[in-house]
Amino acid sequence: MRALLLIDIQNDFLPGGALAVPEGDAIIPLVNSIQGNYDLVVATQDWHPADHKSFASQHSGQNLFDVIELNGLEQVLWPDHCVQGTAGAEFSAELEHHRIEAIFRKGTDPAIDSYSGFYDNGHLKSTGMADYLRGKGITEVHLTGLAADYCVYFSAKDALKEGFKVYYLEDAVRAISPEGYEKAKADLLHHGAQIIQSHQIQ
Ligand code: VGL
Ligand code: ZN
Repeated sequence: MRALLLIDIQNDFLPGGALAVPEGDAIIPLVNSIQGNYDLVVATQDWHPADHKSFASQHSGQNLFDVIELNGLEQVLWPDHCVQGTAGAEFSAELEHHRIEAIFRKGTDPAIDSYSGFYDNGHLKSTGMADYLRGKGITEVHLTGLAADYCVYFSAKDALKEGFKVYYLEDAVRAISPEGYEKAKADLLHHGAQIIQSHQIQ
């Protein structure tokens, strides 16, 4: 059984959003067109409190995209984004959502960021997604969404660690930075993920 994961396809990561991923909107028609090929469709949602420590606004004297140390972990300081209950945190209105069986929210603890849909960045707490997928008989996960070099990448890494067969759908992701994207793909390939195009899915 295989699942399609829709990672953070939220307004703040789309053009015009607070942390817009270049061409992020280009993936949506593709993501919609492939959902019917899967046994299960699951989404993740970045869902931060307004005082989240990943926001540059919470650190006086720091600039956007500075990298600091936060409780022993490297932390990029992002613009305020995906604040719980705001329009920016909503899924894109263009995204087909009637097939989504479960939504895993992440980044809710103000003290720690959570790029992966499975665990926070310190691997301290699980969202329950791995057990949920296993409970549904899923052995293979296909990843789509935003951003290819952050939340899709870290979700794919954790999916590999959890023992799933992992497919990263190259045409159904977009990255924040081209360098980060190349590094992410090389690392995933090295750890056993497959990188494919969505038309290769039957
Ligand atoms: C993401 C940065 C901060 C993502 C989320 O969804 O890739 N990136 N929060
Ligand atoms: Zn975030």
